[in-house]
Amino acid sequence: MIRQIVSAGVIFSLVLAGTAGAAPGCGAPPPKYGPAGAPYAVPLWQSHEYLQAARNPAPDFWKLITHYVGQDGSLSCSVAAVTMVLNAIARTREDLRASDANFQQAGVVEKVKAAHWKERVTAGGWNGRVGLTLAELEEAVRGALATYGITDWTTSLRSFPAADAAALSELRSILSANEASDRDFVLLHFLQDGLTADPGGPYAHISPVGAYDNASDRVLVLDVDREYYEPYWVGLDRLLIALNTPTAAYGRGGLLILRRTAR
Ligand SMILES: [Ca+2]
Repeated sequence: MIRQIVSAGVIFSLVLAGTAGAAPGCGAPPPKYGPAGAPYAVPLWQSHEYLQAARNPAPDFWKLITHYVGQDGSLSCSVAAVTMVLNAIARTREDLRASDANFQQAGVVEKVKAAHWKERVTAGGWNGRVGLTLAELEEAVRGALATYGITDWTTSLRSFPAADAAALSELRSILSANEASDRDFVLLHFLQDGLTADPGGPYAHISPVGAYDNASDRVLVLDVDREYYEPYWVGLDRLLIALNTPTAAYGRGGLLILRRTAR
């Protein structure tokens, strides 16, 4: 019924279009973001006070929203997410020249050869597998940085094997530090249906962190599945579960952190 691709026994959401609802005759589709009255996520259009407060510069948000794109293809969430970050890093500068084109998804995945990226986001996949694990995503990002000569940024990964209080505290610490600086960005490799009410999962998915509001302990996800979603806020505890919950095909997700190394 919904965004799924079955390939060699693998289901990967990344993300196919469909109707997030029940089959005909089975009643109305469920609400998009969770139970009525107690949604899992709140769309940005309904809650934007954080970004309207002068005390919250939200440097990542403004650089990423400038280049917010939806995934080109059903499997291409990684491409859209990485393209957004490449543009946030290299195309939100004051010294841009007229000849500086923005990064485009098709060009990025064509040019970056690491991790068999193009094959992995194409039907049929690489060795029968579509989509990327968190480690493969890092390989693709490192390949992208190298391909485009972005030498002063590096990557690291963080997974959370247990969704416990210590992990929640560490996740909060990482996102707080990330929120304060324009010298780093965070990509989420997460279970999308863990943040929404989409009943057809599990859907492993990749999107950038737009912001983190410490006061409400919510994360703004710039979901690149724009056919069905828009930016939405989710509570940190729910995000942790979506990062922690493994899938048979892709294991456990987590954070991919890009950080500028040069002073
Ligand atoms: Ca940051």
